[in-house]
Amino acid sequence: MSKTITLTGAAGAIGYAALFRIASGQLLGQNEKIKLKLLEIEPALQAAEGTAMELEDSAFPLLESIDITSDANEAFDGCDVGMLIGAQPRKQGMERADLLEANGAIFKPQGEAINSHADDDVRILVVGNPANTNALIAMSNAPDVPHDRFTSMTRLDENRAVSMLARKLSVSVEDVEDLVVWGNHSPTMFPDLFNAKVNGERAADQVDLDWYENEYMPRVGKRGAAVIEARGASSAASAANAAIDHVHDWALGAEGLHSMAVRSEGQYGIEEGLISSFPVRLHSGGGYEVVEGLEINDFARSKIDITVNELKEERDAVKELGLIG
Ligand code: NAX
Repeated sequence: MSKTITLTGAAGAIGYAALFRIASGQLLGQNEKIKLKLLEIEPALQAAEGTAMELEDSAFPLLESIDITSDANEAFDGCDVGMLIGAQPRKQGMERADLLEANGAIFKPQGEAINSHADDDVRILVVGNPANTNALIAMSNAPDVPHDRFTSMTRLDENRAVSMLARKLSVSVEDVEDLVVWGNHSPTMFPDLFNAKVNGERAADQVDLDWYENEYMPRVGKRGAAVIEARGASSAASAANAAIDHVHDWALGAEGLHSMAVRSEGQYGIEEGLISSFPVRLHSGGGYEVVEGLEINDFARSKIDITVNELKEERDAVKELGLIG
């Protein structure tokens, strides 16, 4: 038996950083053979072929086959894991509505293709931005696939938040637990130190609240922009790493709480139907649940409301464009 992994945007920077790790077994473990299906737009097919040549040249024992196509129906045929990385970036002068419309033209047909062709156990991770709303568009156009199979990525935000907190407190990243990011994958996201623990004690009690609100939160939220400024290119290897963490833990389980953007069922007063980042627990046999009953104080509530309001605006915009029902 093997698993079919569909990766979109295969010729892009994140695709290049992810594919070799996926093929080496870091995504689904060393016992799972892998069939790769790479989806790209026509002009990038040749570059995807080049990546496929390098994958072949790596002689990965787990890698059974590589198919490259620009046809979403073919790419999602039999798909067990879909990593939707390819998206339309914001170009200069582009309004938000134009950006959402351009991405709707990608994620609507991909949702339809997943609905018609993916395997019954399909799991989807959307990385391409605006990731939460792109996942909402894909999910809304795949009515036969259970809603909880559509997720988008906030694990990079979580990893950034964990690492920055560990540095601040001069502890190891392993000493930080249950640090979850709420809301949208955008600078409005809320990294929650009230429910996080450092060496078993509440993280918020170990930092200055002024530092938390005025330094830490903006630095976590704007880390992507800081990376672009430093490297002259956006986060690629760290994004690929987070995408692998997300899918790996969803398939195989993980300790503690993690961040995943999933469809809200109304938990924590977050409007039902939005794809928002929540605290999730990942089960060892696969699957996840949103963890309920965490403390949300007034400060956290006000920050969660800001990021969720942004999700509502994006949802309303794509509804107006007819991209979701
Ligand atoms: P690149 O521009 O390097 O690659 C994107 C690739 O997607 C290109 O090869 C392009 O041809 C392809 N593509 C475009 N439309 C497609 C379609 N309809 N079907 C298949 N492929 C298509 O970008 P990269 O650095 O790889 O980033 C990819 C996406 O990840 C961007 O939208 C980026 O904003 C987003 N990110 C999301 C993050 C998250 O945490 N959720 C963090 C990292 C990253 O910024």
